[in-house]
Amino acid sequence: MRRSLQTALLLAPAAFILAGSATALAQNKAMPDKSMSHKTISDKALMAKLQKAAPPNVFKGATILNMAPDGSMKVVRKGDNGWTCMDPSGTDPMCADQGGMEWGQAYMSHGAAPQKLGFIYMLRGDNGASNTDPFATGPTKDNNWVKTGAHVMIVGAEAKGMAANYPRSPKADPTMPYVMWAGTPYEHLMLPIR
Ligand SMILES: [Cu+2]
Repeated sequence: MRRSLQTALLLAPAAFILAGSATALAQNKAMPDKSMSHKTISDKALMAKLQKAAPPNVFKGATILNMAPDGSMKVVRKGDNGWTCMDPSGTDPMCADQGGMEWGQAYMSHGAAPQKLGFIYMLRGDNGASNTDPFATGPTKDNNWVKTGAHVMIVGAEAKGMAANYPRSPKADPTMPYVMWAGTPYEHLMLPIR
C-alpha cells in the first residue's frame, strides 16, 4: 500500500459509518474529529468482535484497525492478505477488501465511488441503516430504516450493473438480496447469507 493512501486511511474518522452527522463528516473529511471524543474499546475486545465478522482465514491475515478517542483509525495489527477489519461505529464489525476500503473512503468523503468492485463481509449483521439516506444516523418515520443479519456487500461503481437486477425498493426485505442506497453514488448489493 502506498504511504499516502495508508495515511489517508488511518486519518479517516470512521470508515463507512453512521456515526457523526453528515455535516461533520463533510467538514472533517480525512481529518480526525477533535470536537467530540469517540467511544473506544480495547484492542482485545475489538479482536473478539471482528473474529466472527468474516471467515477465519480472512480475519487471520487481515490488517486490524481500531479507533482512537479522536476518531482516527490506528493499526492494531498489520496484515498480509489484502483484507482490513474494523468496527468504526462500535456496532457494525466488518472486513473489507481493497475495493471495499476505497468505496468506504469515497462514501466518507462524499466523493465518487471508485470504478471498481469491492467486497465486504459483515457476518455478524449490522445495527441498522436507512435504506434511502446514506448519511442518516438513526431511524426516522420516513427514512426506511432496515436491519440486516449476517450478510456480504458488493460495492463500488462496477457493482451497478449487477445491482440493477435486484429489488431497489425503498422498503427493503433484508431476508433476500436487495440494493441499499439505490440511485445514490453509493448504491450497493446486500446479500444475506442465512
Ligand atoms: Cu453491510
